[in-house]
Amino acid sequence: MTTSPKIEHIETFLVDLPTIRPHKLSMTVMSGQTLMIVRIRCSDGVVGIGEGTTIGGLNYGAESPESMKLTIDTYITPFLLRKDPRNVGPLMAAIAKSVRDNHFAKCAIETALLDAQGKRIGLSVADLFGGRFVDRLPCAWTLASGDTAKDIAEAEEMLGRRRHNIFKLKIGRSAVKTDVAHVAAIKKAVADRASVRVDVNQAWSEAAAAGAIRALEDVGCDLVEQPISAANIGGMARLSARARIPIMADEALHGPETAFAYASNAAADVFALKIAQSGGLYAAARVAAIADAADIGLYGGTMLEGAVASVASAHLFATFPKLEWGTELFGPLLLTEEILTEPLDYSDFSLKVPTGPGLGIALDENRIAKFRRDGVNRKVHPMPALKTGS
Ligand code: MUC
Ligand code: MG
Repeated sequence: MTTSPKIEHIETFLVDLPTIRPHKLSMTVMSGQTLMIVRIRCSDGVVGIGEGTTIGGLNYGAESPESMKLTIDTYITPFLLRKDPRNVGPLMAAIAKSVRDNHFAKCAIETALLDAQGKRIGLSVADLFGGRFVDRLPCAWTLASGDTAKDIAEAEEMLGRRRHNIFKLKIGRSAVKTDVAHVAAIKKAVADRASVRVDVNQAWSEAAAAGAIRALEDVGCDLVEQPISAANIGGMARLSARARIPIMADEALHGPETAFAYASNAAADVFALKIAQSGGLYAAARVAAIADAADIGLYGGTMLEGAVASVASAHLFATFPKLEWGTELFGPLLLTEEILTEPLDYSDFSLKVPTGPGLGIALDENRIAKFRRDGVNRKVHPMPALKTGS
C-alpha cells in the first residue's frame, strides 16, 4: 500500500551576504543582502527549498527577512506540518485564508513546495507551469554605484564579457538635472551596443517626472520604471499617456488585484513582474495573464534575490510566450558568495534556466553554514538591512 507523503519539518534561516559594491537606490544604499531560506522536508525523503528576500530591510516594502521568518515559523509552519505537500495550489489557498498579505513569506513557501513537487515527479518548475518557451532569458544588469565613470566602466566590462547588454540605471537620489546628465553620459558611452533604462523607485513628484521623462526621451533612454508613487495611479496613467517611451510599473504591483487596477486605468505600458511582490509564482502567472489581456508588456523583475528565488523566477518567466523587455535576474551576481554547488550560467547576455527536477539547483551547505546569521559568522556580517544613507 502506498501512503501519501507528509510535510515533516520546515526550517527557516537568514543568510547575510555582502554585495560586490555598494548598490545605490533612491531609498537606500545596500552593502549586503539577507536571504531568508526555507527548507521543507517531506516524509518521502524529498526536500524543497525556497527564498524570501527584499531590499534594505524595510526600506522597500512592508516585509523584512526577519518578518518573513517569523510569519513562516509562527503562522504557516504549524498549518503545513503533516499535510500532503503535493497539493500546492490548495495548500497556498488555505494559507491565504489565515495569513493576509505577507506575499514574500508565502512566495518562499510556495517555491519550496513547487521545488519539492518537481523533484518528486521528475519535472522542473517550468514544466509544472506548462513548459518553457525558451532555454535562456535575456538578463539586464543594474548600474548603481552612484558614480557615472564607475558605471560606464562597469557597463564596458559587462559588454566585453558578453554578460549583459541591457542596463538599468538607478536614479532619483540626485536632482533631476544631475540624473539626466548621468543617464545621457552612460547612453552616449554604450550607444547602440546596449539598451539603457532607468528605475526611479517612486522618488519623483508627478510634475518632476513629466519634465524628467521628456529629457530622458531625448538622451536615448528606452524605459522609465516607477517614476512616481505607486499609489498615484492617476499620475502613472497621465505620464504613460504623454510619454514617448514606455512607463513601467513595479512597486505598484502586489498581485492580480493591483495589476488589474493598473491595467484598467492604463497606468503602465509595461509590468515589472516579481514573484515575491505578486505573492508567489501562481499569483505572478495571473499578473502576467492580466498584462497579456491588456496588451501590457512584460519584464521579469527582481528583488535582488539570491540564487533560489532568481531561479524560481526564471522557471516561471521561461513559460511566458512573450517577455518583451527581458529580465533582470542578476541578483546572485551582486553577491560576493556563490551559494550553489553549481553556479548559474550567465553568458551570451542571458541566464540559462536550469533543467533538472524542481528548481534544478542545490545549495552549497558549507557556504550556507558559513554565512547563516545563527552560525559562527554572525558577528562579521551584522544585519545589512539596517544600513541606510549615502
Ligand atoms: C527594483 O526596484 O526594481 C531591481 C534591480 C535593482 O537594482 O533593484 C531592484 C529593485
Ligand atoms: Mg523597480
